[in-house]
Amino acid sequence: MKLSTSFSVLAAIVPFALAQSQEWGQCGGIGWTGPTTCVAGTVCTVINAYYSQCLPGTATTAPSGPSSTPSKPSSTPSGPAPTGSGLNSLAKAAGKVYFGTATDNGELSDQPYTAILDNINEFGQITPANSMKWDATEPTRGTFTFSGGDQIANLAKTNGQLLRGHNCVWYNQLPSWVSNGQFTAADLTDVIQTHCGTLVGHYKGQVYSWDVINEPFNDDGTWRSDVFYNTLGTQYVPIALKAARAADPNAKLYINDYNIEQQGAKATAMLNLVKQLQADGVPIDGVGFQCHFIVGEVPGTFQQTLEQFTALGLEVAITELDIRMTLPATSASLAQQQKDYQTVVQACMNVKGCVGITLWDFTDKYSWVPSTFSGQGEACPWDQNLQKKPAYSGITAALA
Ligand code: 9MR
Repeated sequence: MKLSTSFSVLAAIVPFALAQSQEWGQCGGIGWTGPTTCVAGTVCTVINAYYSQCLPGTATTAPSGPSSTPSKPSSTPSGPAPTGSGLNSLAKAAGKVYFGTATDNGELSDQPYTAILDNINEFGQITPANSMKWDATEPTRGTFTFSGGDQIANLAKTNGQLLRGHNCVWYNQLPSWVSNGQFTAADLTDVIQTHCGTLVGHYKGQVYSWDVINEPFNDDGTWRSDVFYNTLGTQYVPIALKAARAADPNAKLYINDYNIEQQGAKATAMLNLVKQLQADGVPIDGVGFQCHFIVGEVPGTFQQTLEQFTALGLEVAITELDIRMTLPATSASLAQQQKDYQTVVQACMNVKGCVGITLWDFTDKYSWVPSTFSGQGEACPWDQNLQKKPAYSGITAALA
């Protein structure tokens, strides 16, 4: 009798315990059929209509950031929930928020390409590679052009994919009215607030996370010399982050950079920047690790670095993954690339706060690499002919 009582009590408790999502896990949203409550110490927070997440904190003391102010997004993206064995389906089944890819407007008329891009089983998130950048969105002061960005945002909505916004403030792809503006500090503050506020505000409710600041550091960890730093010092960072937060309180705000994946001066500089922002009460939710790697040279300290950032209460993401090689590819270099993709994805898998992985386009057909690094290429998991390479199996091995 006692035994059966204990058993029925246990039986009543266990399903409840199993029905709770873990920290950073999904707990609601369109198409979600899993648990809708969160483990103790976390709170189920609406990120957008089709994604709610268990974030650290309690119902009354939520962490800083969009998580503390859930609200209904202004748009309600919809689409099929992934059910297959593609990259996004595997990533979600493993508790990640998404597996995604960058894309670009010129590629969207390529139907064999879009057949893969639009497949929610492969990609649950997309990033515009160029069309939300400053030169595309505010080519002259105060005149905003969102047609390219809107095309990608609408595609995400149609496909039921999350959208990463890229980016608000970056030294590159700036119109000359910004880079040569000869601004006073007050004037440039206004320029940044207007740009970030208008850009982020235009996509309010549609973006999971924004790269508000892109590539602020040199490789030695010093601040990059550009119009922003040279005019405002480090203050341009909080100015942009605060403007972005005000424009879309539910978007996660990221700083994104490369060569911060390994231990070293640049990762330390990023860590110190985040700590300072947190100490100053500036909104910051995540750090993006671009992960533009070279075959055979994936840094061995990547997971450790990710953990240093999640230890600060941030989420992290792999935002621009590709792994290039010297051409022509050989079976040996493709096999090493397979291992390298597996290693990188496994590092994210091993870190709870690593929410997702984005390829910097999925096919060699549209990779940025060959035009930038002469003699190098084959950096993506799909080849020029949109066929999967061994690298694809490296990714699935880590996600499975
Ligand atoms: O993929 C982008 C490529 O089409 C552009 O020509 C290039 C110009 O700077 O930017 C590429 O994307 C970059 C991203 O915005 C930031 N991190 C590095 C990426 C590769 O250069």
